[in-house]
Amino acid sequence: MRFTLTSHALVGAVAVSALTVPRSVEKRLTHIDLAQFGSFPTISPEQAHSEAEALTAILGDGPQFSGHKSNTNTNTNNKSPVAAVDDTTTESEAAAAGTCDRNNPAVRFEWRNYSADDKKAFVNGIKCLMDKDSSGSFPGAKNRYEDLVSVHQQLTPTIHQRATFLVWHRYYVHVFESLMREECGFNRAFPWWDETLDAGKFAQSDLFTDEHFGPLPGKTSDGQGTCIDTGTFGGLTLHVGPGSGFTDHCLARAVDESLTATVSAQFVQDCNSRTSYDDMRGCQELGPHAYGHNGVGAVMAEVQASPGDPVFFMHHLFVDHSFRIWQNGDASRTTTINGCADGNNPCTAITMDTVLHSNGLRPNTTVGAVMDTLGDYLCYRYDY
Ligand SMILES: *[C@@H]1O[C@H](CO)[C@@H](O)[C@H](O)[C@H]1NC(C)=O
Ligand SMILES: *[C@@H]1O[C@H](CO)[C@@H](O)[C@H](O)[C@H]1NC(C)=O
Ligand SMILES: [Cu+2]
Repeated sequence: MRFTLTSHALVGAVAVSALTVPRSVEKRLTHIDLAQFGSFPTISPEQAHSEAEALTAILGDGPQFSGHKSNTNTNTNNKSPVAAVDDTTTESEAAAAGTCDRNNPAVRFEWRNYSADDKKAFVNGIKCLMDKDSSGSFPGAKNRYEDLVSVHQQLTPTIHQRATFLVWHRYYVHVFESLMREECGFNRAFPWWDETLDAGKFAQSDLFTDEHFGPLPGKTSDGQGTCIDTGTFGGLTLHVGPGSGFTDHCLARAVDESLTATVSAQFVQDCNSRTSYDDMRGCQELGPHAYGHNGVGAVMAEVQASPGDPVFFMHHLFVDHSFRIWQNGDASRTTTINGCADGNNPCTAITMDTVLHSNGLRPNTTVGAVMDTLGDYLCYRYDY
């Protein structure tokens, strides 16, 4: 008994000294083993193509609204000067009245159409969330941005590889947008990223520069990821993930341009040629969505905590754009949905009343509320 107590005390003393007296100055970790991140499951572009229904011809990809925009809004803060149109309403302004003016919704501008000033403000808005305290309600989160990451990690089993995927991630991007606007004062239009224009050359996009999301290095010769140590997010420590764990790790990337090359307009269109929501969803999820994640690599390639890389939201804005383009193909696609809402056998069918939630980070909503991006809950369109 006495011996046991003594040895416990000794173990305690050793543990404390290890924590308080660093053995030597820690060498900064610059590379990271990719095995811990895993990858998103995929289908091949050929599979998506050969099984696609021959409907691409009738699926337009033009703007999802018609009519003239009123040019009365003079809030220049929200204007993206690169863009030709005068779309100056923020999403919260547009939806504030409880009804969306379909002729004057907020516009999400493709990154190339987004001004240099807006790009900087957007990145700084994300940094602002990272510099704010966590609410303390989300496992593992050490700052406000990580509250979001933790929500995704915790809900992973219910929001992936089932019908909830596209609608939940649309809601999740909206939750992110609400935090940016309400807690970091971001008051401009939102961007999105047309990945198909950067397929095979993601690393050359100006998204991946020190000014914006930081560089996109390739795998090292021994197959490792690289910690991002320059730019706005340089030297970032992530506390949520990898996987379902909570292990401090760096923001790492490891681009594979052979994977990003498959994120083509053809692949997106092949998926969007499916007429059933859930078929389209499965194709997008395991197709362009998965290749974008795996292509950027490391943190982004890990299903549960991938929002730890802030470029996650640019990627999911792209995924949401593809979903909206599919919806433009038929009016019924904003009012009907099919597929499984859970993993039960037999599963519970998803309906317009299925609840979407964020573990309390933001109020719950329903599938029906997010189906139309020009409805009462959401009020935005994409610039093209
Ligand atoms: C945005 O860019 C795309 C392609 O680069 C172009 O087709 C589109 O018209 C632009 N939209 C606006 C609003 O400038
Ligand atoms: C939000 O939805 C979750 C899951 O359905 C539920 O447990 C929770 O009680 C809901 N919260 C509110 C405030 O309705
Ligand atoms: Cu996800």
